[in-house]
Amino acid sequence: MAFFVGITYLYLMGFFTKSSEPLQSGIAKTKLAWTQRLKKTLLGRSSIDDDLLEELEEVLLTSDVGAATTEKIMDRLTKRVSKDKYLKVEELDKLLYKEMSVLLKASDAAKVTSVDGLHVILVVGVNGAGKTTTIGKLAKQYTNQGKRVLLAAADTFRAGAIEQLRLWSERVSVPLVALDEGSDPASVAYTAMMHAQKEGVDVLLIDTAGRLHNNVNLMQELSKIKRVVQKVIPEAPHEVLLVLDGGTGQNAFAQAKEFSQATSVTGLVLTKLDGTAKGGVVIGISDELEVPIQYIGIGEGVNDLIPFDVHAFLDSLFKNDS
Ligand SMILES: Nc1nc2c(ncn2[C@@H]2O[C@H](COP(=O)(O)OP(=O)(O)OP(=O)(O)O)[C@@H](O)[C@H]2O)c(=O)[nH]1
Ligand SMILES: [Mg+2]
Repeated sequence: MAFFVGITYLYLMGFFTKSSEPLQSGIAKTKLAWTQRLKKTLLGRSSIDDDLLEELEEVLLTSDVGAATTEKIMDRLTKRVSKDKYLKVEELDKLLYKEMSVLLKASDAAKVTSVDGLHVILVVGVNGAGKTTTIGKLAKQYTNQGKRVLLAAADTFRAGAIEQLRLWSERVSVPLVALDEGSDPASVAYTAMMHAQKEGVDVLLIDTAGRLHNNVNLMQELSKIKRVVQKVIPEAPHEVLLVLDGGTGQNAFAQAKEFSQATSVTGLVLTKLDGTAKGGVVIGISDELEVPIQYIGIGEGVNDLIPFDVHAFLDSLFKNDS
């Protein structure tokens, strides 16, 4: 318990986000596209007029911030600008930064960070989003914190899925509970729950399938896994992490909405930000879904997962490197 409180404290103090280097390089593509668009818009202009605001709106939309969030940001910005006629163009990015950070504060505050006893994390998302990889990375992080970690291979549908998780379990040296391919995923989850309790495990990470015969099946299967887990611990799963491929831009919004309707998602993981210029999706998703982004994935390596912090993200995006 004291350990979790300590970790939570360090987390809240921004300890884990102070070193912004991995974040900087992880979102380099997004930053480059964003800076170029913003520069182009501001070039040769001296005053903040309606034309400029319109172009700025376009920049937000093309940066995958999403329509609803863009509208909110533009509303706030327009109000601010109309209050002060003497604002300089050079101040625009500071204003934008400020309005964005005010908007995103609420979603950032809602994070789940600790629980007493066995902490169960169900990891969901469409195929290829990065669930299994994220589980491997999370297992490493929890192990580094001195936690006893167990993995459950509840993706029994895709050939090779169990083996992939087994490789991660070996790579990060944590045990794995798996049954045969094709067996009932809820049985895997139940077996893992019993094992975790017996062995005094701190964190159980449950991998799930990204694709079944159809989406209805997938959502029903996730509900069944949850019910079975709740038979053992009524409050579990303590977290349902939805993993989304950040590179899919607006599609990630659609997936997030579908999953949150079917199962109560507690947090998001946005992966593959290293390979995309669509990182603006992070801003829109955390605002629109009222579900906090817990982590972002910035590479395939075991250490390429960082706790998400809205301010660190915006700092990196707006920081002038020259
Ligand atoms: N560049 C990059 N690649 C990633 C990241 N996260 C995952 N990947 C890669 O994305 C691919 C799919 O990842 P998986 O973890 O297998 O995805 P999954 O959601 O488990 O997929 P299914 O098991 O098919 O449902 C793999 O090649 C990963 O290495 C990331 O943050 N950055
Ligand atoms: Mg997988």
